[in-house]
Amino acid sequence: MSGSGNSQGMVRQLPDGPIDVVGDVHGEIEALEQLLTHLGYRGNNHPQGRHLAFVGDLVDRGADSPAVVRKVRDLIEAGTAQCILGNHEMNILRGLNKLGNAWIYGQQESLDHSSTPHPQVVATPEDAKNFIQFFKTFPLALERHDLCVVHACWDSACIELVRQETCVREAFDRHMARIDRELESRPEVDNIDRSLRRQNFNPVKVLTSGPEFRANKPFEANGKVRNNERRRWWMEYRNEAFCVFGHYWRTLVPGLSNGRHLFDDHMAEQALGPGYSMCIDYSVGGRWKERIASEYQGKFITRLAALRWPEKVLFYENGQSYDLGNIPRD
Ligand SMILES: [Mn+2]
Repeated sequence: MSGSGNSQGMVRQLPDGPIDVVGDVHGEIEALEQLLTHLGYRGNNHPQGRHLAFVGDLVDRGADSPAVVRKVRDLIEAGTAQCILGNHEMNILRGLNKLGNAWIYGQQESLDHSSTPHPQVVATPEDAKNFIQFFKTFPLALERHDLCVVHACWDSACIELVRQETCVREAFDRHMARIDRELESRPEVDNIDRSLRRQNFNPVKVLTSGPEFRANKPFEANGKVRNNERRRWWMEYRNEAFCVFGHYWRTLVPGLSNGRHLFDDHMAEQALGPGYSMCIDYSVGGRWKERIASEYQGKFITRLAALRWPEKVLFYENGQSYDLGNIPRD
């Protein structure tokens, strides 16, 4: 622990005391309000002084991203919450147009490649400016002796590389420029390995969207042919601090494919691998699809989740909770 819990760095200190770590919200304001109510938050505080940590990906795809950003901003301003960057906030900070983020550019869009615009609240130009300024204040990771939080992957070397950074966009661009410079003199490196280097050798990229490797053979996901698979880094993670992260969907949504299911060797509500980590993204980012799918009949299978620490209880927005018990470590 470096003790650099400063308010500028990219790796900040979690407060002492009980914490509720909230998974990827993806604009689902109703689920967020329900979850906070079940966790006992009233307004922007918890009567027992609990603290919230959001794993990032607050926005995109869901019904009302602006409302989610405002709610989290209020919680942070009240001193109740912290939030880190997800890949979706990174896309917006980099000015990218990605499926699901037209709302920040004030535009409607269709998410299913149809002509029907997806019902989604779009940002006013002033909102967009304020939200981008707000995202710029997010760190990449949170830590304390017994707990750490990152969006996609806790990689100790990458954490050290970003610790002293103050501008995430600048750090991202500098690492990408270095990787591209190195590749200029390596014409023998093929396109797949080039893309893997850009993914795996940029620490900002690793922390926010996780390490990848070359698939045995190309596969199809979301209508695209992919050559790179996501690495199940949690199977090897054994740091002292229990790591809570999001990003990887634990619930499969009919009609939305993300390639191989990374958790088919785990029960739905179970700590991962040797017991040192937990992914809490139960795919609420796919709820828009459930709303329009014929299989959906007023019931969602996707969930917004929070992990209550140190109690080790997983809460869903529908009020269900699961005791993870004494998480076994091998
Ligand atoms: Mn993500």
